[in-house]
Amino acid sequence: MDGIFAEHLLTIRKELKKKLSPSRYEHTLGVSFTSAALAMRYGENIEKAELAGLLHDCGKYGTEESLVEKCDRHGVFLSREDLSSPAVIHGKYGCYLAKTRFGVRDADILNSISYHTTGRAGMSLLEKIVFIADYIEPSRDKAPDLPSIRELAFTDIDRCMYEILEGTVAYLEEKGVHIHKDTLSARDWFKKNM
Ligand code: DGI
Ligand code: FE
Ligand code: FE
Repeated sequence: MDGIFAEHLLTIRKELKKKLSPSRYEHTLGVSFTSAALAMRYGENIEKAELAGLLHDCGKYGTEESLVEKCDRHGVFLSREDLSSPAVIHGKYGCYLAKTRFGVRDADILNSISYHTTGRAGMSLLEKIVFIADYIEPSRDKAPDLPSIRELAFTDIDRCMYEILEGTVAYLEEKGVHIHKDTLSARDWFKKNM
């Protein structure tokens, strides 16, 4: 890892530690390191994965209303779908912050942040890595299927995507909340392409 990049990561970590809750910050580090591990396994750029993982939840603070208000104020576009699934908005706002506040220019990293909650059809390798790392990082403990999903993450990345998405759709259906069209089209895409 080159020195300037390592320094950039440290600077971002310091800023996120100030901004995020302690548990969110721990989760963020877990996603960063797990993304790096998946990048080693699948031949993605390790530094990009570490950075994308570190920033994936950089927009996740404050209330849902305040997030929508911040997006309005800064001209971050939210579709009707986004507004119907408030849980996905922190990715859109995080993408904006990554660009403006953390100087990220790489489109693949920005998309990995934007789509980390929903996924989407035809995701890039980096997008899949961040999406999966978000689900399996060490401090996650809620999902009942974690042991098998963790194994799949390192053996069959596309089937792993499908299993997570299928579980998420079932969970959201049971909760009776709106399911974002990107979540559904991601699930359908992996069903066909895994
Ligand atoms: O930000 P994290 O907690 O680390 O994880 P995340 O960004 O994956 O967000 C998880 C939450 O998002 C979880 O409560 C389920 C919810 N979610 C995921 N996809 C959708 C969704 N909520 C709605 N309404 N619609 C979706 O398609
Ligand atoms: Fe998130
Ligand atoms: Fe997360």
